[in-house]
Amino acid sequence: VVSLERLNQVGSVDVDLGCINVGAGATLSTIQAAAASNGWMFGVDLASRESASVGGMIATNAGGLRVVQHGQMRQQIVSLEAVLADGTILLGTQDAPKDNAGYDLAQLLIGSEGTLGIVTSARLRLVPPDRNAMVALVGVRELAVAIRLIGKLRRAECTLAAAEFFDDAAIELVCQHTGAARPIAEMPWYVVIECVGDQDLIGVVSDVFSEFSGIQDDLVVIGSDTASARRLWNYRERITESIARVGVAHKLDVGIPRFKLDSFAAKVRASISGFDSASVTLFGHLNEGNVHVNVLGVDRHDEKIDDAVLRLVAEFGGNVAAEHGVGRAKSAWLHLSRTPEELRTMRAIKFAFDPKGILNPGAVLV
Ligand code: LAC
Ligand code: ZN
Repeated sequence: VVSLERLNQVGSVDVDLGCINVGAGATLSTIQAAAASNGWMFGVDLASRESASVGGMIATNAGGLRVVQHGQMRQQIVSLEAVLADGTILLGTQDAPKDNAGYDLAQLLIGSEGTLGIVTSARLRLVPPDRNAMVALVGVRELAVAIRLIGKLRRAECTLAAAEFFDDAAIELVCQHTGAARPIAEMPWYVVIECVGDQDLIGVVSDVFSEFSGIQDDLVVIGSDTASARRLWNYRERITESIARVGVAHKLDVGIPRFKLDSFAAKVRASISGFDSASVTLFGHLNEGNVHVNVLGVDRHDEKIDDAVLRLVAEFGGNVAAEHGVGRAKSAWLHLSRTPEELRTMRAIKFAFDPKGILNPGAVLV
C-alpha cells in the first residue's frame, strides 16, 4: 500500500500564467483556496472537496459539478510527475500547454486508476473566476425537457456552469436527513442549474424559462444571493450523505445517451422493483448523461442488482463507469462497454507500463 497523503505541498500560484504546482496529496479545497486568494479559480468542483486529493482526482479523471463549464480533471492538467512500476520517474515539468511532441503520456495516466503509474505531483491549469452567479431549482416531469432547457441556456447570454438532476426519492431523503423543507411541489425530477456571467443573470435566465413551454412558473425557485444559492445546492450536494444515513447502497455510476435518460430511469426502476425490499435513488450530472444509480435495501455482497443495472446500461448503449472509475468492483462488467479489440489494446498498454502487474492489481482489467 502506498500513501501519498504527505505529498500535500501546494506551490504558489503563477498569477500571470494561471497555473499552480501541487503534490498528489493536496486536497481540492486547499487548491481552490490558493487559487481564489490569487484571483483565479480551479475548474473542477466536487461535493467531497474537503477530503478529495488531487492525486486521486487525476487517477480517476474526476468530473463533479462543473464539467459542463470547464471539463473534467483531464482538461485541467498542464503536466504531471509520475513514478512507474520499475521506479522510473517521468518528469513532466514543461510549461508549454500546446505539446504534440510524441505520445501524450500524461493523458494516458489520467483516469488509469493507478494501474499504469503513480502520479506524485501535477501542474494544474487555473481558470478565471466566475463573476456573478445565480442558481435555480426547477421541477420537470421528464429529463428530456431539462436537456432541451440546458441546451437553450448554453446558447443564452450567460455561461451555464452546472446542471444537476435528482429524483423525488433523493429530495425526500435530503429533506428527512437535513430537516430542509421541500422547495416546490412534488415532481418526478428536479434540476439545479447555475449560470454565471456579468449580465443581468436573473433577466437572461427568466427569459429562457418563459420562452420554454415545458417549465411552469410555480416549479422554479431562484437563488440569487449566496445564502439562497447554497440552500438550493444543498438539495443536490447532500444526497450522498443522506443515503449513507439509511444504509450501505449499491452504487452504479453510469453514462446514458441523454435523450434516453427517461426510458432508462423507467426500466431501471422496473428492474429494481423485482428485488425484494430494494429502493432506488437516481441523481447525477445532466449534461454528461451521468447517472448515479443508488440502490438501498439489498445485501451489500449480492451482485445480482449490479449485474441487472449494468446490463441494462449496455442495452441503452451507455457506459458502465462514467466518473467513479472501474476499480475492482466493476472490472467484471467492463466488456459490456468495450469491444474485444479495445480491451486487447488496453491490455497491451498495461503490459508495456507494468509487465509484472504490480500496480493496483485486479483493478480495471481482469
Ligand atoms: C456526486 C458523486 C457521488 O455526484 O459523484 O455527488
Ligand atoms: Zn457525481
